[in-house]
Amino acid sequence: MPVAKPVSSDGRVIAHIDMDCFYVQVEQRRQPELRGLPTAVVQYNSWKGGGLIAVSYEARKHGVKRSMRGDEAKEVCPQIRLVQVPVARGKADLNSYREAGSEVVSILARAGRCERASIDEVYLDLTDAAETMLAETPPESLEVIDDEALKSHILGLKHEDGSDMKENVKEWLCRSDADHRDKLLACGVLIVADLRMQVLQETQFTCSAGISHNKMLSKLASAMNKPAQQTVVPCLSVQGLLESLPIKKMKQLGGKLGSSLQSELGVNFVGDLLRFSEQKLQEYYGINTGTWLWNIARGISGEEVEGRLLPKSHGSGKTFPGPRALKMLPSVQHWLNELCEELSERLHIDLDQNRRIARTLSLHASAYMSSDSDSHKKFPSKSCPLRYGTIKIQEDAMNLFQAGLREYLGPFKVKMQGNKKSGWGITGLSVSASKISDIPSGTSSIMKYFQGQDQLCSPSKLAKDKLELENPCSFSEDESNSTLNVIEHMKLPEEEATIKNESSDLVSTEYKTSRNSLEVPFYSAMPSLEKADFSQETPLSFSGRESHLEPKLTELRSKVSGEESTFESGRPASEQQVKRNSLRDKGTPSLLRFFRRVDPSCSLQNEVLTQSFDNTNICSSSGPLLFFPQKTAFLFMGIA
Ligand code: DCP
Repeated sequence: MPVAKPVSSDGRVIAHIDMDCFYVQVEQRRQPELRGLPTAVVQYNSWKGGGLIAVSYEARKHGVKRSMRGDEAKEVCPQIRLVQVPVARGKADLNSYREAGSEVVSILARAGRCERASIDEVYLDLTDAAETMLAETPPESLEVIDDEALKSHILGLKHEDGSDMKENVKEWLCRSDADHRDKLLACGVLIVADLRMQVLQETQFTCSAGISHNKMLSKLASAMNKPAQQTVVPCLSVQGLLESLPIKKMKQLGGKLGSSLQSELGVNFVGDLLRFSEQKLQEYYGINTGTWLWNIARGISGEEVEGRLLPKSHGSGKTFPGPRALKMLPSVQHWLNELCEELSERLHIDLDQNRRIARTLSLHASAYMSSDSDSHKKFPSKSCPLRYGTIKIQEDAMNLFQAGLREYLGPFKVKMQGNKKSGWGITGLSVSASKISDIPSGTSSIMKYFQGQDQLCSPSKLAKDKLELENPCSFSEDESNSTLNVIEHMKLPEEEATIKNESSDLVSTEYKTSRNSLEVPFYSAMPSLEKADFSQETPLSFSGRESHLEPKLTELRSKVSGEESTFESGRPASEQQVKRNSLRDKGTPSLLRFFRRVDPSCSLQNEVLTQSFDNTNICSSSGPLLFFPQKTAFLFMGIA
């Protein structure tokens, strides 16, 4: 349930910037010949031409909609150009979109506190910049006002017949009798217009913006005039905006709460809430939500712009519509492995580039039971402490899945068993890593973190308690909950047709999902972090499941000993060399830098380099930091 936040000041200037048909723009930049043409980006699966996930404004004019499939889009607009989303690991690869989003963020962040809300949305707190402008170069002091600012839509501003709209806007921007808050907004208009032009020049992308005194109103406004335009909500226009705003259009009211307001209180527009006292709303919906509703009816929202350029979480997901539903555990395992591998890569890059660690691993799925008449039952989301290392993440995700499946099947006693068709189907799977924070500075705290993590979820402990794939039903309730610390999750709010970053505690909404998850795939909406290839494997003399660690350890050893490695391997030396070089090119040095940053005294020599690189040895030793076999090895597992 939404909760009211204290209002810090209504003199803030908050902008919400939303890229226009974002994936299409990214593709059009990649293929400039598509510019100006009706274009759509489609999912990679080719069933009925693939599901549309982004539609250019030219195509929208022909009636093409995101809910269509490629074939349908071609019927309504035969000249449409369909571009397939890039593919990796049998699923959409969104890295280029994340990276493009990051380019935009880095430009916008120059102006003020910046919160990346999704792959293509940003909130900016421009209060300081606006105050400075108002003090130094207020709009009325400017000889020329930029045309882009003059094209702004100012809610509530009347344009008399025959009057010049830009002149009206200019007059509004330069009013000397305006109250302080509107003067600040006028400065915000100029700042945002300028920022949008910078984004266009530097990235070739257009965006739209909403400017007001809080996040809620700015988000509403940015969608009002698209593409490539900006809309301002002066204080006096708030009431007019909300009185005709359908209740379900308001963020967090699209689902059950909004339906309840309609059916219980006859509230159809946000403005209808004004009929109720705060006390009345609290009686119906509790103190916090009641106050929140009372506030939003008046356009009051205290939510701060968070100041976050990096994602709150990482995620990887995929849907399996219709006949593609997964019906056996091995196929679930296969796809979870793929998703976890991607997640793990992104975690490693985040660790390497930003020195951030995630603490919670979550699994979400959508499912059906063929025998279940109660089709509303939801597959429960599950989470557990996150252990770094692709294999560990894969194991834990599978365990979470099985815990969720057992609960989902519950009294229906449908078989979970491995290879046989089982009466259940999985139509969507996603894994996410959340509770991300900076690694505390100072080596000891990092070590404490990883040591703590190791104890909490040591591989051996997990193995002992692990849900066995071969015999999943033999696992008792207690066991499944104890070791994995499996906890119930808030469900992704079903009311959000498009869930962006801010809407869920759980994964901080890495995914935008469609109401109809069969048609539109999960996708992660996280910012770009340069993709590195951590998947190189060299089957050398490692034993056990962490053999993929060896190339990096081998290279580290060679680096420290100053030789190019005489390590024995089943591969020809030249191949090893190529592999090593490629590893070096793709990230290991920066990982080394990471360790050095962590503690300049750490030298990777002697013990850690001379022991046999068996994973059991790696984990078993607990020497001083100089060698820090245990901790280093743990981190190596994390980065392997
Ligand atoms: N996206 C997706 N699946 C969805 C919704 C969106 O893959 N169900 C992707 C493609 C979009 C991008 O996210 O380009 C941003 O989504 P938006 O909802 O912001 O929509 P667009 O940017 O495409 O268009 P608009 O100009 O209407 O904001």
